[in-house]
Amino acid sequence: MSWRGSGNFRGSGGSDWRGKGNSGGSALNGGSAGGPPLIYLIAGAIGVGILALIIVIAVGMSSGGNTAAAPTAVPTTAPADATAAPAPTGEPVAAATEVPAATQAPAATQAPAATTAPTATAATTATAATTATAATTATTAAAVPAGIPTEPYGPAVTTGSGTALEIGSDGELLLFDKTTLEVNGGDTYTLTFTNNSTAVQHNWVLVEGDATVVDNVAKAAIANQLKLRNPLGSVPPEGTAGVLAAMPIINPGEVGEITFEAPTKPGTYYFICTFPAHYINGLQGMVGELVVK
Ligand SMILES: [Cu+2]
Repeated sequence: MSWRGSGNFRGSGGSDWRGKGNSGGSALNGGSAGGPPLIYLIAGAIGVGILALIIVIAVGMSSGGNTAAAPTAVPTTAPADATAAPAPTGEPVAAATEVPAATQAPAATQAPAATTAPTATAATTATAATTATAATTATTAAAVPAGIPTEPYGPAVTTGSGTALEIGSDGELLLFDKTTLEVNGGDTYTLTFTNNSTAVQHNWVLVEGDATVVDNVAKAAIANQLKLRNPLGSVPPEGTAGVLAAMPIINPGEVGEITFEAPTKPGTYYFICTFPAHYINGLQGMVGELVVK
């Protein structure tokens, strides 16, 4: 029979549970023809539903487990990705590359850079030290006012070295420890003057001329000291008549050196100390003879 036929439970027949079944019994019991099938259908539907539910649960369990695992895996993966920023597959290489990045420990090598800094500091310090030295030199230079010689001077003074000559002050006396020096005309000599005094300044100046010329050289030195207002200025200014070779003032205990060419003209020349009052006019006091043969 067709569903749409009279047998249709929606039809007018008693089989319709919404129909007149009340008279014929409960809907479950239905009519004589639809009752049993409906129960089976319901039971089957329930069974199928339960089975489906079991399956769903089972699947849910498994898939849920996977889901649970997935979250776990995801977090794991996530951290992994977080660690290895380049998550992609080819990225293991990138990760390997990151190892070199770790190799940027050479960056730690930049510690040497820090070392460079100290070096720079050292350089700076060295520079400072150099500056200090320069400053010291400047101070020393400043300690010697203009007009005061720091090196031997005079027309007979020359460079290099020559035959050695030695002379000094006679202890604490205002005298030389030698009154005569002999040289060969035209030869070069290097004279070393030792100030043996512990308190008095001296020097050695070679003069060509008579007593008057020598006196004038001594006077020029006194005038120079008065002009410069400095004991170190107790020397004849360059160009002073009669002066052949002059040595700066030598402090107590110090040694001065001067190299000069002996006059070619044989004769007697004089050397004096030009510190005021050490040489006395008239070839007295701190004076000696340089005999040129
Ligand atoms: Cu003297």
